[in-house]
Amino acid sequence: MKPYLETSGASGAHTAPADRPASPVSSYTEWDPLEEVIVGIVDGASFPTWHMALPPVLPAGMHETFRTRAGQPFPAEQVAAASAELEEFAHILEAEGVKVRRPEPIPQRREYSTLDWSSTGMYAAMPRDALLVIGEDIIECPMAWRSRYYESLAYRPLLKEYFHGGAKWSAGPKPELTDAQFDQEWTDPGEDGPQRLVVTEFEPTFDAADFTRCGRDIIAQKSHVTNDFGIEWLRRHLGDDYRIHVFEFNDQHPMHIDATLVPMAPGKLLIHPERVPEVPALFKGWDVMAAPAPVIPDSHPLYMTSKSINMNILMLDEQRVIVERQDQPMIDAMKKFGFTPIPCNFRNFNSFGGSFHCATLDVRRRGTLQSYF
Ligand code: ABU
Repeated sequence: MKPYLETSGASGAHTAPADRPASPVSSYTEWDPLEEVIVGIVDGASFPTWHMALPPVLPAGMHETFRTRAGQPFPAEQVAAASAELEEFAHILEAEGVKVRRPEPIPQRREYSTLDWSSTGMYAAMPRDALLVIGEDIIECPMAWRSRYYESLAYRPLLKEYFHGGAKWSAGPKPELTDAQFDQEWTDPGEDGPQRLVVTEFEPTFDAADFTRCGRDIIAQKSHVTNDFGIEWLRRHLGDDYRIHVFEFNDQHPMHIDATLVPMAPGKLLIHPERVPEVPALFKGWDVMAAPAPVIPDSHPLYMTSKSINMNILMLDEQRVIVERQDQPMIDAMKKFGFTPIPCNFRNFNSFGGSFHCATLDVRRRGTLQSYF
């Protein structure tokens, strides 16, 4: 391997070699041809330590389950079923020519502490939340959940490898996550009240999944984990090459934009029909498709998401899209919208709070930085 740094002169000053390899991390959009992807794992997946940041986004019927099972593993048969689906997903991606990488399992039920609080972890199932790829930069996000404080450690072997290969590796300011970061007076405003978010502006926090990338333009939402301070931190970190547009949607439980507004290809946008009653003017001229109603039965356990997770698809390029195998309305809608759906079983994985977009991090897509608006 070539050294990524050279030391020169008596001063010991470091200079990068002129022949530094092309970065193994490079992704500007949600649709450029996918070359390498990280797919999450559910090994050790556990109910996190209970905290006031959870109820604003957990399904109402799950609060008691999370309270009483905090620190315990998710049911073994559900973990096994989700793990099998992740394997199927990885095989499908490889068959489509995509290099698949996996994180390393880390202990999830070992308690850890900061100066102010202690918690157990949750999982490394959703790389989309913990890591944000913008161009050649892979950013560890300052996540707002105490149970996700160390989540990015599962990806550290990959991050080091990508850095040695020439990528830029960054991290947001490590948050303190003291009580000051959470609105201690928070109550659910109900479906019709004004949006009330549980995170305060004490310090910057964000999850990567509150951002969706369209080249120079990045669409964002504030949520129960992403605040203005976090968005501003990212804006300054990225600099003048990018424009971050922040929209508020019709959603009292926002946490991640990728089941609300999904740019699929240049000029093609998938929206959640209730959460996006009016398409932002930025997308003027784009073809807009409203996601079909989900078909997940009420009897299927969804611990951490609404059924809207059915629109959490993954684009392999401007044509091919991974969709849930049992979601025939979505498969039909994708064909009608001009895409080539590739079905994959994922309903058991959905139980853990995500689908194909959440479960992946597109490390490298073939493409360059462009404007699409
Ligand atoms: N990343 C999961 C989003 C789920 C939802 O918005 O319902």
